[in-house]
Amino acid sequence: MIKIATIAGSDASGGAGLEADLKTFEEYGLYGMAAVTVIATMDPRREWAHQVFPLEEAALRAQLETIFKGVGPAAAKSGMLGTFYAVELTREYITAQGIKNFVLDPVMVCKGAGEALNPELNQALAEKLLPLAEVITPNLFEAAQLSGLPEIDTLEKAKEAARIIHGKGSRNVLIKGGSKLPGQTKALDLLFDGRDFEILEEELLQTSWTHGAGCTSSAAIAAGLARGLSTPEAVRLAKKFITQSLRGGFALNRWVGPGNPSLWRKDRLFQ
Ligand code: PXL
Repeated sequence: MIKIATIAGSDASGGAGLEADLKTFEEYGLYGMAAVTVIATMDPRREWAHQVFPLEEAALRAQLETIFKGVGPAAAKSGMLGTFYAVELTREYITAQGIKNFVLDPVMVCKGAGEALNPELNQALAEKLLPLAEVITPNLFEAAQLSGLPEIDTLEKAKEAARIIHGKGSRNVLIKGGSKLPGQTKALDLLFDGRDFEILEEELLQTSWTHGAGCTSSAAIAAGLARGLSTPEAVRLAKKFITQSLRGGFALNRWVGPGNPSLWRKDRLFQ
């Protein structure tokens, strides 16, 4: 059995965070483990406003010890870290255990949550974790933050951002959410390996039920790497996986709806 780990927040609503990661790992036939960094909750009496409760440092360290020294995964991803010590501890364990297949999802804000940004924490993530990543998976907003570009509103600027981020040490950069670039009619992502650009395109789905898409996509990339795919192969398969998952998007309530990472199984069974 191939083992894989996520270091991420728990999304109590089940669509994003480590819940999305574990569901995705399962679809790839892997044995998933999770170190909880924070617990995210959503308040139905306040328009689904997010609250984040960090776990104490000792509890996070003990989980990482269990996973990395006690078991030893073939790949790992990180999601919402939430604290400086979570950034430090992630660096410590990924480095000490020599995890090459590390996917860094630089979660800076939850979709639609209007959560307060923490520029110092993002800075720490860029300095301490970015150089360890096989792939970093920023969306356009996160890519602007990481590259220092004021705005990414053209493909050329996305390429420039990818070059800058690659220069900070990530071996590959995947900028997601290119459908938000003016004039785009496809779901477009941009992959850069330090030499060549690859554009990945899928049908742009007309849906608001995309909660957890970023988490699912970076989890799928890590899962592909764990299974021995090359990075471009893992990224291409993850793109198909997330697109299929979003085809099964559904409303959890009037505020939020996730994709359905197991949809491809039903389609395979009943097609
Ligand atoms: O989608 C970003 C995200 C990541 N991690 C956790 C979250 C969210 C958004 O809600 O709750 C734990």
